[in-house]
Amino acid sequence: MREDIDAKRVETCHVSSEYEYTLNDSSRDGLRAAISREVRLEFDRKNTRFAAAIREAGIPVERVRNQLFETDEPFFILRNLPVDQPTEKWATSETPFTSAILAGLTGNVGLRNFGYREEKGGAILHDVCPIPGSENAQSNAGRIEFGFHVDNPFLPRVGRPEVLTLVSINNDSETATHLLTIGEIKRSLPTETLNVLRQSIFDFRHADSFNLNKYKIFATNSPVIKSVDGFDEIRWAVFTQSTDKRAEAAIAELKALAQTACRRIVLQPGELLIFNNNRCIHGRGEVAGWRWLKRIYGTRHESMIGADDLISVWGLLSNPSVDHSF
Ligand SMILES: O=C(O)CCC(=O)C(=O)O
Repeated sequence: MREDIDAKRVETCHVSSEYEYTLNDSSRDGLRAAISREVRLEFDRKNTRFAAAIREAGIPVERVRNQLFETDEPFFILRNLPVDQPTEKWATSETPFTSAILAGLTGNVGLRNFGYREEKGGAILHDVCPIPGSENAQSNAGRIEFGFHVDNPFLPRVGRPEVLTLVSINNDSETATHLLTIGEIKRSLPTETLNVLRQSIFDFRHADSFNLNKYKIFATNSPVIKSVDGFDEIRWAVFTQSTDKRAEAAIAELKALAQTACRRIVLQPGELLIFNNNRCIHGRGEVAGWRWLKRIYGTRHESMIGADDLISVWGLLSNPSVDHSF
């Protein structure tokens, strides 16, 4: 493993301006006013004026899109966004401003938003916060540290979210989101380890956020890293496993790298993180206190998404025309 990983990044996130943009107060207030006009009667996730308002506020949507799809460091942070104020501590409520920002930004990036029938009751806009009774779950409903993963690695690539977007409404717990890019992985791991990770000898279990009637679903015989359309992509689960000894060692190496080299991004209220779920692994620290993020999935691969904007896990897994190898 590379020795010279920048120690500063381990403590806090000092991302360079290449990866971030802060709205000035006047643009933030203008964006708030524009959204307010649109949601006065009701919030409609498909309202195209949200995307226009994001552009008019000066948010550099082309830069975000380029960073996500044309680089190996595919993430971007936006700061000083006009998000909702929680009406009550320890409780979620309606979030028209935050939701409009998620829908508007992802619309500009060219993504279709979607959900899964079997996750979060089919919601498209997700509340990411601790849920009583799930404290020890390896899911975003838990409080214990949530291990590194890509979202929904047990599903074939065409049915995984291509992009994840998270906005903070409250982060009293000062919990960090952990992010490790494919670029960092390729720079840091030895070639022999990367070669093992490219072999089809890994299994990935489903995440606990899915309700699969108590079945445990594993994708099997897949590589962790694969080149797709000229870019290396990564498939990784909290529960990544293999029966091959070299693969077990590679899993341990990647886990150790993630702990030491990830960016730890403490999203403050009004801050947004968007990243390519096929080219990053992510997780988060322990949640000790109140924390509430809003999340949305997006993809450019729409073939598995129904008219209701949902993917059926069972329909996807049983579909013979899908490439199930990665
Ligand atoms: O809560 C966070 O910061 C990350 C959430 C997460 O890992 C997920 O939504 O998959």
